[in-house]
This record gives sequence, C-alpha cells and structure tokens, in this order.
Amino acid sequence: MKIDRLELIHLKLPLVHPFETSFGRVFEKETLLIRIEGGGTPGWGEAPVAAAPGYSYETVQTAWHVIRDFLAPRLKGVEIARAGPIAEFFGFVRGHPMAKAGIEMAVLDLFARLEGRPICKMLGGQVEEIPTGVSLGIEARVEDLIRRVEQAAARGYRRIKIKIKPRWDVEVVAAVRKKFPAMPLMVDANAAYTLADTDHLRRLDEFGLMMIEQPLDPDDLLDHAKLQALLKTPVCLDESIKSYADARRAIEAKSCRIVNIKQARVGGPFAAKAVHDVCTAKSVPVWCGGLLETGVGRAHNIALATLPGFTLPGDISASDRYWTEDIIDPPVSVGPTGMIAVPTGPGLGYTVVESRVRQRTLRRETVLGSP
Ligand code: OSB
Ligand code: MG
Repeated sequence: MKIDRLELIHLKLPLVHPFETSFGRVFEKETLLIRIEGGGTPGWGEAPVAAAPGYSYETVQTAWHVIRDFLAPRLKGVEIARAGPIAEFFGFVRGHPMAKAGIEMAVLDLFARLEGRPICKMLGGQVEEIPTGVSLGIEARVEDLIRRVEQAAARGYRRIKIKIKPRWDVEVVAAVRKKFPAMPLMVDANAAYTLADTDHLRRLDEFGLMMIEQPLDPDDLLDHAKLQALLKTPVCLDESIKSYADARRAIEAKSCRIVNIKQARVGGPFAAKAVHDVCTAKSVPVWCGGLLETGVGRAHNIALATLPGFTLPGDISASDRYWTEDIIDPPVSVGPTGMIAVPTGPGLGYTVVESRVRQRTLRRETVLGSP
C-alpha cells in the first residue's frame, strides 16, 4: 500500500472548562490532525501538540514543519506492507515523537479499515471495555476543585487525578481526601518539584494515593530513583518516558513503580506497545495517559488501553469532559461504573465528522499527493 495523500489540519477547539497544570492554563486546545489516503481509503491520526511548548517541546508549528518538510516527503512512493512501526522510516529525524505518532496512527487506521477490523485488534487488544479515570486541573479555590471531584465521582470515573504544584498540594489533597475517604486518588506534578522538596512530598504519603506522577525533572531518572526510595507512594513517570529504552532504564534504576503511556509522547501506537511490553515483562503496571485529544486521538488511546498490561484506569475521559461537541460520532462516553465500551467497527470505530473538522480548522494543507 502506498500513501497517496497526506493532509495536515490545524484545529482549535474551545475547552468546556479551562485546564491548568503546573506549567500553565489553557482555555482552548490547538492540535494537529493527520488525514491520509491510500487506494481511496482514509486514515486518521492526531499529533496532540499544543500551541505552546509547555508539556513537551513540540508545538503545532514544529509538528507541521517536521511533517511537511521531512516526514511526508520520506513516504513518497514508499510501499508500506502492513500496519506497524512507521518509525522505521523516520529514524533520520531525531525526536519529534508527536509528529511521528500522528502519522503512525493514521497508517494504523488506514490498514484497519482496509482489513475491516478495529484498530485495537490490530494492536493485539482483547477486552471489550476499559476502566477509566479523569484528570482535574488546578483551580482558584479548593472548594471549586472539590465540586469538580464530586461531579466526576457522580459520573462514575474510577479514579481521580489532581494536578499539583508547589503551594497547591498537601492541603488540597488533605481536603479532597477528607471529603472522599475511599476514592482512588492520585496526583500529577508535571515536573514541578526538585529533590530538595523530598520532605514536603513525603507528607503526601499519609493520604493513601495510588501514585504521584512525574514529580521531578523529566531528564532526571536518578533523582526519581532517590525520591522513590524515600516515598511510600509509588512514583509514576510520564514526561520522562519517551521510548522503550527510557522505560527499560527507569524500571532498572527503580525510578518509578508505574508508567503512564502516551502513544503521542513515545512516537506512535507501536512504540507505545513496545513500552507496554517491557513494563509488563517487568511486572510494572501501566495506564493510558492523555493530552486533551480530540475524538481522533481519543479513539486511538482507547484502542491502546485494550492491551493486557493496562490494568489501571487511564486519563481517557468522555468527550464532554473537554468538548461541547467532539469531532467524532458518536462521542466517547463513560458508563456509570467508569467503563468505556471499545468500539467494534473498522478502523477507529467512530466516524470523523468532516463538517465539524472544517468548522474548527485554522489551516489545512495537502503536503503529500495532489490537493
Ligand atoms: O501530564 O498527563 C498530563 C493534559 C495535558 C498535558 C499533560 C497532561 C494532561 C492531563 C490530562 O493530565 C489528560 C487528558 O485528560 O487528556
Ligand atoms: Mg502527566
């Protein structure tokens, strides 16, 4: 199969509620959709970059540049035999995993549609439904967060993740824990602390948290190992794990006890599967993280989370957690017990509603094939 066409679509969608992390607050999500065509069949992927390089160095503009000027030209006339790690063609570009991931997702969707199978089956997933949780941002007041925890609990989410940063941590968690003594709770610091904060972070141990996600600098596996040795709470790594090799090193160095897998962060669904495999082999539980994806990236995340090592609820919330109207039909929904039913139709298993895509498009360009 040759890819006849590759289109880049820069989208901007308003969020139903602002989302704040230790690196900033956003009111809308900018992202990059990748639409390919092979033999007249489409395939959709998403590089869930952002407008600003906060979570990662990639932005809409860098992904656009890297795909248009390097990755898409590399695919010209190339025969792709099967859905698999497209990264093997892209070894000449260092980094830029989200740009690569968006293409790998689109190729996976295309092959799945051609074979009439759902993308989860192409990856080796088994289950019909997946457990899920929700990620709640930093709020102006603790009472506002508690109200949002209440709403999330009522919706059935299986665990609640609270974003923390210095001066929005121990007291906030204490207040939430007091109100919800039995709720599976975790926190995510997005690298806002250093090893000098160890004594402060140890105060979180008394709240029975499932884990603390990415407390320290992404590049510092050594300090994470030092911190983990002093914490009862399991450390989970997100930003630190950019590849299979990172996962192997982090596990061997005892830098964490849990891994958050984001296919966009590691370079695609098959790279994510490799991270999953090494974690599973070492008995390290994993869960599927998110990057405020539209329905396209969300559908790919659901498929990934059907792999057997994804034993913990992930950050794959319902479409209406972020969007008034998702770009897929039906929207992703979460049942009263916090489960998402895995779609069984070919490819993504959801319909991409092109009219809604057009409504939200800032810029669209065919970078491979004829416009
Ligand atoms: O660190 O997991 C993170 C959102 C944007 C950037 C980084 C992160 C997040 C989330 C929300 O926590 C994930 C989601 O619900 O899509
Ligand atoms: Mg995180």
